[in-house]
Amino acid sequence: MTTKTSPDYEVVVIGAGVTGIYQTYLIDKIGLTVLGIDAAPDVGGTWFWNRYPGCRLDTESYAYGYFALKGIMPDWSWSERFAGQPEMLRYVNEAADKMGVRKHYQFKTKVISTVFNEDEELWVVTLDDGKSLSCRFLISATGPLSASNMPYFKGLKDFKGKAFHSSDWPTDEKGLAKNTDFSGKRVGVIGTGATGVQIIPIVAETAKDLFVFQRSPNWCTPLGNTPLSKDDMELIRTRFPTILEYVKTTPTAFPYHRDKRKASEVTAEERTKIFEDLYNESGYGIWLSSFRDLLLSRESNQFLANFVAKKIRERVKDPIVAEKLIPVDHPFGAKRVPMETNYYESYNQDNVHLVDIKSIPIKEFTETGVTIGEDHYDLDVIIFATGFDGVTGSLDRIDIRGHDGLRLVEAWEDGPSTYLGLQARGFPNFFALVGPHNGSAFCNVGVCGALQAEWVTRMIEYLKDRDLTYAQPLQSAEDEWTKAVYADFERTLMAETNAWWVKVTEKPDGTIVRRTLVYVGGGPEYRKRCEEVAYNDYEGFELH
Ligand code: N01
Repeated sequence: MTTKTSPDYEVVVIGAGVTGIYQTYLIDKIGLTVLGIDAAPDVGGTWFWNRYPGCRLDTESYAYGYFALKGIMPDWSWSERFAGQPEMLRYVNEAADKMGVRKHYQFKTKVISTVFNEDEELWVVTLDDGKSLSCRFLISATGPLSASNMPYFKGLKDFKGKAFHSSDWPTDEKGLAKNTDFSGKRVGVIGTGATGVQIIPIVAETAKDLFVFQRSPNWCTPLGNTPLSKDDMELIRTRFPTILEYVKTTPTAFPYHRDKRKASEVTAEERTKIFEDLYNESGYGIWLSSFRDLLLSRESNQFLANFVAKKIRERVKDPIVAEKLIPVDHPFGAKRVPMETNYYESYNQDNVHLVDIKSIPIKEFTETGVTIGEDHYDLDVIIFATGFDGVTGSLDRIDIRGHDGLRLVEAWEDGPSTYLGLQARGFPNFFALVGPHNGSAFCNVGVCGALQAEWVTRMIEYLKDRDLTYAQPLQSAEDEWTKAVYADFERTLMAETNAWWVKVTEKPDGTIVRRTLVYVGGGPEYRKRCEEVAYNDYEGFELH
């Protein structure tokens, strides 16, 4: 029987995004006290912050989100195959209404620190309003892409025009992206990842001049977005149960399984036909349903890379520009493939200029623009689509201290060490949803995050039913899991690429340590392992 002090809340959930609000809802449903905390004034997470024009899902709308929650969103209708940000935010808001979770949230609040109290076996959470509160279980749902990467540039503070990160786009009183008409303006975009690739064609439509400052090109393929009619939606609705069961069987919870063959097992003509069909289909099929050895065999990868490079050369009229847009530093799909709409065609417009900042980097910003080498570019607006400090970035920004004052940021200095990507030894009762080394960050988060929240809820219920106040991984279980995660990743072509899911650290002696932040074993394998652990009374965890 526990004699521990009762905490203020049984559970604190950090984050009011797609996964966080569902976690809060589930904890409330099992009858435990729960407080949700979010820096934003309302729910939405990534869909709240990222309001840049062109922002939209790259997952089929109907394969994302709460469709598994029978009774919560059965009457929701999507208007497009890949929903745009305003629709996504409406969707998360309606989900929050249906779940009735807002009353559990404290918004406009940041968590500054969380410290584990060893005697009472609870977490003391300190907020930016100066208040502290305690909870038995702490769950982070801070999102894999929520800590913006805003690089330091000399002179940027002197720039007299407008400059902002894509996740901090100026909005109007309705919360919609403002300044989307760039008529007469000279605009610079820095960054050509998925965000830049969505922004660039839209800005190109109106800007007087658009300068794309590119450090490295990405392999981009067509999104193929289409409206969904009422009839389409009715049909989709009848299929929701089947769609859900299907996406749960695929590695990434996107509605795609890989071709069971290796690329070398078919003729060159067949390969081209397969690639052509996938390129013309909408969505991630080309990345996620082409040959099974795409990310394991250099030869297989090169077949697809050559195909996509040819497409870029066909679509971009100026051959010099086309070559600059073809990646040479990473295999196809070793970074997340940006899904584009008229991206390559933008470079055929006279007002769009591609500037290579790899060979000649940015020297400095000035009051009127940016200097690159000897050239100065006059600009009115600068958009930083420079990405995020992926997966662990949002946790690193909270001072999380476990046993003996151990800081999480230090424990994970050379890369995360976890059990099931959910807990780390030394940080009892702390669960990271869609965090490092679990089957959710490299996944359709709308589905995988929800499944993970359900698993964590069951574990907390198990602990409560047995009056247990403490759960942390055994060192052996954590070591085994972490070793396997790193080894699986090393076997893929992704291991050689600095995507946002790779942590790169330079040691004092100059050694570079590169560690994956994601688990690449696939959702079904991940959940199988989690269910085995649960069935075996949370095997691998130290509980009391
Ligand atoms: O970020 P990124 P993102 N100087 O890291 C460049 C998801 N997402 O926001 O490659 C100059 O991919 C950097 O250059 P380099 C999706 O999972 C989804 O675009 O490092 N340039 C790169 O070009 C995606 O993968 C959707 O050489 C600098 C860019 O900035 C993830 O978010 C839409 C720089 C960053 O690209 C991240 O995408 C959007 C510097 N100092 C995003 N620092 C959907 O469709 C960075 N860069 C749902």
